[in-house]
Amino acid sequence: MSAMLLHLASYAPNARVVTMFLHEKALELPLREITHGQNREPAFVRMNPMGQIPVLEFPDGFCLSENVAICEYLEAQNPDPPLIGADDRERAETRMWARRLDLNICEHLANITRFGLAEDYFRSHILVVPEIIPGLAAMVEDRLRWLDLQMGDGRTFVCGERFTLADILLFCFLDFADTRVKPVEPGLTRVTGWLERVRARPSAVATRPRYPDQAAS
Ligand SMILES: N[C@@H](CCC(=O)N[C@@H](CS)C(=O)NCC(=O)O)C(=O)O
Repeated sequence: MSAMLLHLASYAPNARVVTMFLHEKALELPLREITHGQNREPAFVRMNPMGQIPVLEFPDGFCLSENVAICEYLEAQNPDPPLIGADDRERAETRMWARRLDLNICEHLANITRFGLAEDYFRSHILVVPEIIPGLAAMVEDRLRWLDLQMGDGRTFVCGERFTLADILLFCFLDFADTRVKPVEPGLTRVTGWLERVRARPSAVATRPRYPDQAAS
């Protein structure tokens, strides 16, 4: 583990998924903070052709990106405590939820940020489509309402009583959106209750983002 290097910007939601996952497993990795835009330079793009963080670099130069893929690898190497699952059924359930949440909520929130809050930066790197922001925002609100109904069976976490990668994934994006973009509708009491529960976890506290535009305190 210790010979690997995790490239990240620690305030970024995708990177936080991995650092929170590591914290939950009581694992540590050497970290390399990437400065704004450095991830779009040729040296970084050689590691990840998407030009995005996080990237896990192995001692032989192999580079793994995509936060879920990195967490899958970490879990396979360090099964305890299980954050994806202890058996095939648990693992499949976690992946089912992680995919639902990623496709329906997290990626929409990421694109709202890319095409809105951070449009000036992203415009010079990728296609930005600001006109779809209202549609994406409406879809996130709709899916959050659906999630709130799903949690109406009194479950503590997304997969019931198990705290999993699905919670970490959703939390890192929803915490970002709730504090930086638009607060989650207060009427969605199961989702907001879940948000507060996860926010209180030591892994969430330890990885709380300090954004570059935030004054030091
Ligand atoms: N699907 C990727 C998304 C990675 C991503 O969008 N990372 C953002 C930080 S949250 C990033 O690198 N933004 C800067 C850029 O794209 O230039 C993952 O799962 O890791």
